[in-house]
Amino acid sequence: MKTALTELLHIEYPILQGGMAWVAEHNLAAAVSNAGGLGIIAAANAPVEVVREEIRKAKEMTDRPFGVNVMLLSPHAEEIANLLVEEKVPVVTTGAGNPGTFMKLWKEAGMKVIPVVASVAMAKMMQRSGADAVIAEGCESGGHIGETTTMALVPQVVDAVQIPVIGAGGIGDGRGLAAALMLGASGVQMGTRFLVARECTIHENYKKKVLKAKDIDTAVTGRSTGHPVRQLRNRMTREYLEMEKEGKSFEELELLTLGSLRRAVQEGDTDGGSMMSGQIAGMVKKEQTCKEMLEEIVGEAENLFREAATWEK
Ligand code: TUI
Repeated sequence: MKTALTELLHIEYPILQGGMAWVAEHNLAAAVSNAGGLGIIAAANAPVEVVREEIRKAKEMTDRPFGVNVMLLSPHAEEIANLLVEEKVPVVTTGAGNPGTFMKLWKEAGMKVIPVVASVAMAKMMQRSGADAVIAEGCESGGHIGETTTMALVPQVVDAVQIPVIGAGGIGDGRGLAAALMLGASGVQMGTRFLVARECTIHENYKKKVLKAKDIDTAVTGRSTGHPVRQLRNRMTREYLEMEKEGKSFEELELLTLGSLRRAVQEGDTDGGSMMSGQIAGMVKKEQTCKEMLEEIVGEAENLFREAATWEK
């Protein structure tokens, strides 16, 4: 498959693996890159030494390009920004904020910069400040989300910018890839599907919950605090939503989520942990290698395009 995105990033398939905090480490990222997509290591809130080690391990496992996601709310964001230049990481994606202050540094180092945006205004701003592409992420995604759905956001971003647009949020198979391309995207980013990849090192309990989830099994906490986060419904989200309804303070709510993602990912705490997941969890039904996933997804999309070509008389 050849699109503006595969050309920009020198990859085989127009599929990025989301930079999921605590989840997207070197094993997963290298597996996705080796399979022909773009694997991404999540810097999340990790200190610079930890991220450096992750980058070095990924380099040992793959000769293909991979990326690092910088979570802009991290207290280490600036140090990480410099680390990526030092380590000559070819692609950087950003989330949860405006990467404007790092843009010049990264562009001068020859890196490809791909911010995640949740609105047209942000997409235009990122194009103006020199982004190579944008990821338009709809609110079907897991983790920290915006307001607009992928179906509405992607075509509006496509109309607003000239750089390649990558669709994300609610995309988990070849139908999603084909649909995103039809909306004008040059590729997709997927997170939830990769949670159950064989190379994904999250706790077995978390994987099982994703495999068992149904369409309506995610909940969004934190709408009242301005930090909406989508995750699988469990005791923690029920308590959180109840406390939000009671008007509990940001500090009290934070106590419930502090360290909760790590507890889900590493300890398999499916009760009090935060199992971040997108709305497509309901259609993720099997564990596969990243290679099997990418080949299946691209094969499905190609079949759909072939079939669609017969619709026109
Ligand atoms: O960033 C994400 N998803 C994330 S980050 C994350 S880390 C976290 N962990 C625990 C609790 C809360 C967060 C988990 N999931 N996706 C990309 C994304 N970016 N979604 C929304 C945005 C975004 C939001 C505001 C992008 C830009 C933006 O603009 C801010 C501004 O300055 O205008």
